[in-house]
Amino acid sequence: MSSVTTDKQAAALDPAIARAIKNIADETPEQETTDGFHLVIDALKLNGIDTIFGLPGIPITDLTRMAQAEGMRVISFRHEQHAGNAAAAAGFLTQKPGICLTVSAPGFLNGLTALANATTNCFPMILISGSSEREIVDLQQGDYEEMDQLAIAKPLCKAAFRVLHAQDIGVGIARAIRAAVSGRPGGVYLDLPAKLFSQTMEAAAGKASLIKVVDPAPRQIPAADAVKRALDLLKGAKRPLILLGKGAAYAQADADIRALVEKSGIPYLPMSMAKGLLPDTHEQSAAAARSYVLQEADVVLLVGARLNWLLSHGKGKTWGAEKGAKKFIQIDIAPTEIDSNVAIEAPVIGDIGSCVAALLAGMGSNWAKPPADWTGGIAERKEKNLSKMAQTLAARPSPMNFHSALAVIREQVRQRPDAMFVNEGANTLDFARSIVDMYEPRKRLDVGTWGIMGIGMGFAVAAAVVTGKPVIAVEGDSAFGFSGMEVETICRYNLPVCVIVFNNNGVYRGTDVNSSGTPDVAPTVFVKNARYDKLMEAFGGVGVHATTADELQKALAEAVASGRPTLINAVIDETAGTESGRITSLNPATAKKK
Ligand code: ADP
Ligand code: TPW
Repeated sequence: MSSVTTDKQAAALDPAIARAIKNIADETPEQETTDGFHLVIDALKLNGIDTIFGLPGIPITDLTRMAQAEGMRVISFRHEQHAGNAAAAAGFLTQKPGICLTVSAPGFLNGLTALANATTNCFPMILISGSSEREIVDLQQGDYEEMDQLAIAKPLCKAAFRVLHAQDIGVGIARAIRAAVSGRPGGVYLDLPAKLFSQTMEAAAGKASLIKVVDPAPRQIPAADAVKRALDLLKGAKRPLILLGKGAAYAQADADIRALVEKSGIPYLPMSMAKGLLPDTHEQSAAAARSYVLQEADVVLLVGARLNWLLSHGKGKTWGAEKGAKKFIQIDIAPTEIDSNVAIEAPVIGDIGSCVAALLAGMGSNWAKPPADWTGGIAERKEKNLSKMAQTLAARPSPMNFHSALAVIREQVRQRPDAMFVNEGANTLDFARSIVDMYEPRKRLDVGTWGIMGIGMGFAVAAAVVTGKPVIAVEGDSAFGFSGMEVETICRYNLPVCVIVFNNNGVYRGTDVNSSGTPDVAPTVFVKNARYDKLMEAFGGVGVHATTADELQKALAEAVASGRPTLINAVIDETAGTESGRITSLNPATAKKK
């Protein structure tokens, strides 16, 4: 772009003025200018960010076009929440903040749930929203899509910034990146008012104003005394246990984590998104004896896992409280996480890579493996539970139940361990988590810390875009509905995603009846025998209606082999499963009765 008046424009003016302008122009060297749009794009690219997930509209439509023209991948969604979820998943998979771009007020709010969820999950993402005139917003004069977005975002994310001047775009993006990925990762909001995009500045000065962030997530080396305290505790343990969380998966310290588990000989449990850090078939996996090890362990080493509701807050019957208190070692980058639920005997604060390396180094070469009665006892229970599970999985009931459908999916994942696996629902989630083994790190994406429905298609799109691998998304029919329209996005970008909808006609089961006598159906049931496969066909993808395990197996294998967008409507017995899956006890009425 040039700021110098062209000859043509000059000729349209009074001839004398035009001559004067021309003389000045002839003497002035051509000055390149840039603008807010390009500075945003250049700042992202400078920091190795090559993809934007978003939804265009005023004032960011041109930003999406220009980003595409400048070589960025722009993935446009049908609803901002799914673009936001895609950005969050991309952040988790790559350790670079995923970018979600939205319009002001409603678009921003639609993206906000994903931003809050990313923060809760400790996934790095940046929600960039265009916003309307500050002067009008601040006087509440009723601008188009007016909202004080910065104020609203603040309590729901790790950090929030606004850039008012083009020359500050470099700083704004740099701060957003650092805030998203350093320390405990999370969501960041970046507010870009419409007027910013058209501001111009001299190109060289613009370029000089951009910042390439050096060492965005600096290592944090744990203190030597903290490492020693942890090792002393672990050494004295009779029934030690390692618990791997999604922080451990995020950290990409896969080799050292595996070495820690194997060198120590300590049985381990993976939280759902840590599955595959070591293959679920690993002999030290205690997943098939989960209740036993949680109750019986005397020292537990938490690696990037919080003692939140997913781990019964580290207390109570789940943890065998009646057998005496356990001792915890906790590796985490966030010091304030420590003691949040129970006392932590040995906190090890630092990044997981550095902490695990320090523990490994401190273990020396003659580390004594845990007592055989502990590991033997676990092996015995595991064997019993696994053979019981094998029997259940071998059954071929008609209609399919969760187990028979998941047996097929389990086998497909075994054959393609590199495939990405997305999972949401209630029973669909709980059963898949324990039945479908994962073999490689960061292959499983699910409802995470909140247990939120609606991540499915956003995560699936990100998984396909980021990895280029086949994606298998196993979805409860209710769960799928939250993001179902994004099958059009999957078809539009021709992504290798196979969605399997476990169709049991409702939220949880499809069997509830309205006993009030009014004509409405019960709140948890859907239209019976719906054909979700037709939704995929509507956009040119492959739709399959599968009523048997064989049909499901064939369709899934074909989808994974072909990479064509596919939706399999897997008909599941509507009486199978339980209300709320495995967390029925959290329903207030059930909890009261207990
Ligand atoms: P899960 O749900 O799998 O148990 P959580 O999300 O509860 O896992 O816990 C993840 C933990 O990992 C968080 O407390 C977070 O601070 C921590 N974490 C994330 N990344 C790192 C890292 N690179 N190094 C250390 N801790 C990390
Ligand atoms: C954003 C509450 C938890 S699980 C679920 C809902 C609505 C769906 C369960 O039915 P589905 O699964 O998917 O058919 P299945 O396998 O049992 O048949 N809104 C949000 N998040 C949550 N968690 C809910 C509602 C919920």
